[in-house]
Amino acid sequence: MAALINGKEVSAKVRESVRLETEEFKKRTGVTPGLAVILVGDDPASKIYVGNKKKACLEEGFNSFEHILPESTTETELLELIKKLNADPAVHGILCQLPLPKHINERAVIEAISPEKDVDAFHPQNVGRIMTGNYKFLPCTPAGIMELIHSTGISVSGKRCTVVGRSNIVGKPMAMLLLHENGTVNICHSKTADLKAECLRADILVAAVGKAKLITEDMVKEGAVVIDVGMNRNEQGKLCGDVDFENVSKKASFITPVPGGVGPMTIAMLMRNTLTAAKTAAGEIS
Ligand code: L34
Repeated sequence: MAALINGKEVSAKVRESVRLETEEFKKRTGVTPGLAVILVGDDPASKIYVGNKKKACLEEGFNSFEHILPESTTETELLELIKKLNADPAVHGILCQLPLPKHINERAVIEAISPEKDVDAFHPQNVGRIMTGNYKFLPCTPAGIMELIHSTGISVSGKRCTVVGRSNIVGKPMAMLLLHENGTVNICHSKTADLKAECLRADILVAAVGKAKLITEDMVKEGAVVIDVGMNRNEQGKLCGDVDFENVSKKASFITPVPGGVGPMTIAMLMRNTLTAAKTAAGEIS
């Protein structure tokens, strides 16, 4: 039976260290870290995530600037707002919650955010820095997953790591972070010929597709570490991941639950990145 990787517990530790560092930083500099979060439209899941981010900001002692815009917002209007936030010295981090409505070009929005305030690390300049290993921010979800893996005491070095999903937000950067820690990394996707065989080889398996119960027991190696990034709703509207938790947990050595696994870590790492952005703006980090 697998041990549970408790994302709530691990994230609480990260959040507490950010809170204490923030207290010191404010005393030293008189600056309060500020995070601007933009939400366009009224996707119910996005509303929950953005609400959790605001709550986290307040608990850390940050300023939270929320911009809730209607679905009808034009790309030009959104880019104007980002321009204003880029120029606002009270704002150290800017995050535009994805997905955006179809009429807005996601890439244009991501590229409009100043790389220094890009606490998601989605801007091509920050993505490039991650590729070369010379980065200030790591994308929140993959960085949070690395913390969860570290919490197991298992070293990534030399392990076979399979990442299922190749999104710019999770799959691709996740593979890079595992590679940085000397994992032997394999990225799978919808065109992978034999997903089961690829997964069965994995010592560390990360599922980030968005398909409930995609990963079943027969696809998991005995003793593997299983990380579930999925955020799906089942027929009853209940939150569930990409992994068949009940059966896979009989085989894995460690497994993350949904909720209470990766989600809270995404938020904790966002808090850490925002503090880093504020410290950088204050000249404490070059
Ligand atoms: N720009 N867009 C941008 N940055 C991000 O880092 C995100 N992401 C993803 C979606 N769009 C984004 C998030 O914030 C996913 N995500 C996210 C954040 C928090 C939670 C889940 C996903 C979260 O709080 N999850 C809780 C359960 C929440 C619920 O009840 O629905 C959990 O325990 O997993």
